[in-house]
Amino acid sequence: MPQTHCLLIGAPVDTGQRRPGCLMGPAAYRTAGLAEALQALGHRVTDLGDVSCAPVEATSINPAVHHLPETLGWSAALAQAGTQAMAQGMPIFMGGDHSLSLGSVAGMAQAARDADRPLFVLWLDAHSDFHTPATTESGNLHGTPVAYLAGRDFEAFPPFPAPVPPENICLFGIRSVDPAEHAALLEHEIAINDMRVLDERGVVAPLREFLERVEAANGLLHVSLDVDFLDPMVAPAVGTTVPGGATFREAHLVMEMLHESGLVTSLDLVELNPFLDERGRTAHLMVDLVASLMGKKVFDRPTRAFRGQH
Ligand code: 5AB
Ligand code: MN
Ligand code: MN
Ligand code: MN
Repeated sequence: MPQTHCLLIGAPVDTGQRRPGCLMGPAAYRTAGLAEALQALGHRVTDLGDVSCAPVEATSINPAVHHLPETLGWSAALAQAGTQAMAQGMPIFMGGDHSLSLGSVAGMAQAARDADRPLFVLWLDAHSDFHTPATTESGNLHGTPVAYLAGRDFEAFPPFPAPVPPENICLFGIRSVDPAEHAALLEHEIAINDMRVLDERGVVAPLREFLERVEAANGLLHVSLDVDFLDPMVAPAVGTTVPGGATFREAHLVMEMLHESGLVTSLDLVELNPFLDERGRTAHLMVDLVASLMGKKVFDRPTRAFRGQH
C-alpha cells in the first residue's frame, strides 16, 4: 500500500455557529488517536498543531451575520496553512465548525491552480451550505462555504482563488436545504445526491459517477466530511442534527470507495462538538472513518471488486 504523508492541521474554529464546543474538536481527534490510527496503516503523520489567527476588521450588509472578522482571520490563516501542507502531502483539517472550509478549500484551490489541475469537491453533509453572507438567516457562516468555493458573490471575503465549476462539486447526503439555498442551487449544475437519491440508488453508483469524472480530468479531490452527514443515532456529537442520515456502514462504504479510487488529496473533518458526545463515540467513529479512507479494510483481500465492475 502506498504510504501517504498526512499533515494534521488543527482548526479550533467555533465562530461559524452559536453553540460552543467545536473548538475542542482538534483535541478530541488527538485524544481519539487519529495520528496513531494513520500510523498503524503505514502512513507518515506530521501534526502541525493548531492554527491561530487574528481577526480582520469588516462588517456585513446582513445584520444577522456574526463573527465576520474572526471568520475572515481563520479563512486567511487556514488557506495559507493548507496550501503549504499540500506541497508536502495530504492536509487533514481537524475542525472546528464548517466555516473553516472557507479557508481550507481556498487553500486547496490555490494549490490546484499552482499545479495546473482542476479541483473537485465532495461535500458529505446533511446541509447544502450554499448560503452567501447576504442570504443567511441564521447568520451562521458555517452554512456558507459551498457558495464561496463555487464563486458566488461573497462581500467582505477575498475573491475565491479559481472558483470550482459547479460540475466539479458533489453534494452527498443532504436532507436540509433552506429556501434561499434551494433557489440558488437550481441555478447551478451541482450534483445533488440528497438522501432521497441515496435511499433509491445506494451510495455506490452516485459516488462512482463522480469519482470517474475526477479521474478522467486528472483532478485534485477535496473531501469535506461534516459529522451531520451521519445519522445522529450513530454520531450524536454535533450541534445541527438532522434525522435520516447516512448509516454506519454507508459512511464506511463511501470511505472505502474513496480509498480504492486513490483520488483524495485533502480532507476536512468538521462540526464535531465533543461537549455533546457520549463517551467519545462520535470522535472514535470519525477516526475510524478516516482510517477507512486511508486504507483500513473490513477484510483484506488481494483484489477488490468495486472498481471496474459495472
Ligand atoms: B453545517 C442552516 N442552513 O444556514 C443555516 O452544519 C444550517 O455546516 C446550516 O452544514 C448548517 O443556519 C451548517 C439552517
Ligand atoms: Mn456543513
Ligand atoms: Mn451540516
Ligand atoms: Mn452543523
